[in-house]
Amino acid sequence: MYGADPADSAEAERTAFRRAEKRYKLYKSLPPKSRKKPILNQADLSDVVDFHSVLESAESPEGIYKFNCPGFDRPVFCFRDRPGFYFIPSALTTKEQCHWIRQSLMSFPQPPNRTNLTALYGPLFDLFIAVQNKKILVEAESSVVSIGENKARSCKYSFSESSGDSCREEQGSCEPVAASVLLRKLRWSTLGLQFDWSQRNYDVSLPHNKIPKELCELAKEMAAPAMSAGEEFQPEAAIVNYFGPSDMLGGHLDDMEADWSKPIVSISLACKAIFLLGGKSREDIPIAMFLRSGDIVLMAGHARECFHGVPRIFTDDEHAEISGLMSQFSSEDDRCFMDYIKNSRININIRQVN
Ligand SMILES: O=C(O)CCC(=O)C(=O)O
Repeated sequence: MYGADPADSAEAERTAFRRAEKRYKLYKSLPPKSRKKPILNQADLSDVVDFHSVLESAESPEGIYKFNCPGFDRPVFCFRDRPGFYFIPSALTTKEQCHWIRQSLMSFPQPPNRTNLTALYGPLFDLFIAVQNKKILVEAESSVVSIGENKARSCKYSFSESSGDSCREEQGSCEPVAASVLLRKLRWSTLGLQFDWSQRNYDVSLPHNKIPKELCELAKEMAAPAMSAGEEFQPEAAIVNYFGPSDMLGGHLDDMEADWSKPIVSISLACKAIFLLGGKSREDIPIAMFLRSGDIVLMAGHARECFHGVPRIFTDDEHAEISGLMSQFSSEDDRCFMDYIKNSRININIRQVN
C-alpha cells in the first residue's frame, strides 16, 4: 500500500477515486520505465476542505454541519452526504501530540507488537534508541541475546555500536544496516490484537499486549460522538502508520472488524496530509480534506463502507504546519524526534475488533 502508487492498471485509472489520488499526489505520473526525473505536482488545493478554516468561520460551508454531541467538549463536524464520518479538528494539544509521537516511535514498535520490519529481521527492540545512539543492525552471534538478569530474547539481529568487526566476512549474508535507515523503512506497527496483512485479518494466536491503557482512554473519550447513548467503545487493536515524504496510502476499505457500527478512531500526528473520503464505490467522487497534527477522525456506520486513502503528505516548510511541534522538540536530546517529524506523518488508528 505504501511507497508506490496502488494498482496502476488502466482499469484503476478510470475510477473517480484513482483520478483524485493522481490529482493530489506529490509527483506527476510518468510513463512506466521513464528515465525522466519525477516532476513535482503543483496541484490546485483550493477545493480541499480545511476544517481549521471551518472552525474559525461563523457559518459552515454547504454540505458540512456542526455536530452536537452532549457532554463532548470539542467541536465536531460532519458531511451531510457521508453519515458516520466525524472530524474533530485540533483534538489534541501540542503537548499531547508530542507525547503520542514519542510513544509511536519509542514504544509502539516494541515486540511483541509486530511491524513491517518483523518479517525480515524478527523482533527488533529499541529501534529508536538505536537511532539516537547511531547504532547499526547486525546479525546476532547467537539466537538468544541476554538483556538482563533474568530475561532472554530470541533475536536474529541486534543493534551494535560499530560496523567494523561486528560484521565479519565469514558471516556471509550479514549486511549491517544503520538504525536510521531502518527507521525510515518503518511503515506500520500493530498494537493489541495483531493484524495479519497477508491474510487481511486479525491473528488472535499471535502474542500481543493489550492496547496501552492511556491510548484506550483517549480512544474511548474521542469515540463518543460516534457511539449510541449508553454504549462505550472497546479498543482492541491499533495500527500505527508511518509516512515518509512521498508515501501514500491507496484507496481502501477497513472491513475486517465484526461490527461496523463501531468507529475507527484515527489520530493524525506531524506533517499535514490530504485525506480522501470516497463513497461505497471507487466511482464515487471523493471529498478531499486536510489532516493536520492533532486532528482526529471517526469513521463509523455508513462511513465504514466508504473507500478512503491518503494521497499526499506535505513536508515542505510552508505546508507541513508543524512549527508548534518543532519548538517542543528543539532541545538537543530531542534532535532525533525533530529530524523524524520534519519529514514524516504518523497516523494511529484504533479499532474495536469484535
Ligand atoms: O493515515 C490515515 O489518516 C488513514 C489511515 C487508514 O486509512 C488506515 O490505516 O486504514
